[in-house]
Amino acid sequence: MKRLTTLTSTLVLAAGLSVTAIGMASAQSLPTLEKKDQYKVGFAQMESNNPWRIAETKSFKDTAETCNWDLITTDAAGSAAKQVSDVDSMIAQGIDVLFLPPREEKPLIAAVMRARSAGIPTFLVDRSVDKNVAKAGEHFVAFMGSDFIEQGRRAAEWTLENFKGDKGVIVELEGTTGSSPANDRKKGFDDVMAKHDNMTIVASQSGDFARDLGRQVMETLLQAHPDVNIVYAHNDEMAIGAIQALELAGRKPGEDVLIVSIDGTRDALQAIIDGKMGVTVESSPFFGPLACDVMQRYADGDKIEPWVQVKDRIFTKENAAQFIDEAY
Ligand code: GYE
Repeated sequence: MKRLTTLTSTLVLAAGLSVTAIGMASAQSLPTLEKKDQYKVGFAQMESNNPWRIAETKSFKDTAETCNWDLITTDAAGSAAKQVSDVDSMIAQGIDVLFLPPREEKPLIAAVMRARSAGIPTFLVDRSVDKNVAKAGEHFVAFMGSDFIEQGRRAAEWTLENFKGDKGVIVELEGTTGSSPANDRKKGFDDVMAKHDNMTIVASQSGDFARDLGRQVMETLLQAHPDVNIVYAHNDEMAIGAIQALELAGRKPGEDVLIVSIDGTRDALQAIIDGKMGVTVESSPFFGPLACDVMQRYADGDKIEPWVQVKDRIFTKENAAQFIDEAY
């Protein structure tokens, strides 16, 4: 019987993604990956309607050259059903490895299970699936990504430290319904705020991680809650949309409304520099080099920790100007 090993290490990869690997892994019952000079790699992107997704796809394409992948990419255009069928078509095309950012936690379990039945090792990238049904080390090799609960918690803690008023009236713009970052960023933030009597989340609604929907939802919520003084958006695109809605309504984001968000896009860092946004907790899209590294370790027969955890920075007016040039 193979011994389980516990692993704790910090790697800093070329692209600047800092990861900490913690956990126990058993490679039993997972499809293996034979060592080859070139792999046929599938990257099944969920949508391309925002800079984060575009940067992530580019990171995989750039890595295809350095890691010698024959890369197939697809774009599910915001449909979980299409993402599942995109994976089916990649399986039919004979990919060796699948990198999958599952748009939503439940519908994409089907894709994970089919890849496993077809003997294709799958790595979940940036989002995860429902852990009660599909498990790392069993149905897929590993989840590579951030701790979204922690991101929400950090956003809440920054808010508590930096909100100047007496009573916080919070509007929360949620990400895609049923996605792991939306579920967890909500939990992390809401749990912290629940412990503070002066903080009330008066509305929490999905803007699907999209700028335009974020703007529309904020416009509607502003009518019902004109006294809002904190907006927590689950990503920068929705935060930028909210800033637009607030400005249209004659409000002054950054002055009379604190804007708190997650990702670290170029527009968000600019909004911080311009004094309109307070903070964005990093969630990096540059997964290509990490994917290359983890896949090679798997092909070498290493045990891969079930959660290859990405470490996030935090961007505020103290450092936004320093990092804007590397933003996307
Ligand atoms: O924050 C968001 C994107 O899954 C971590 O998805 C990712 C999130 C990211 O569309 O902007």
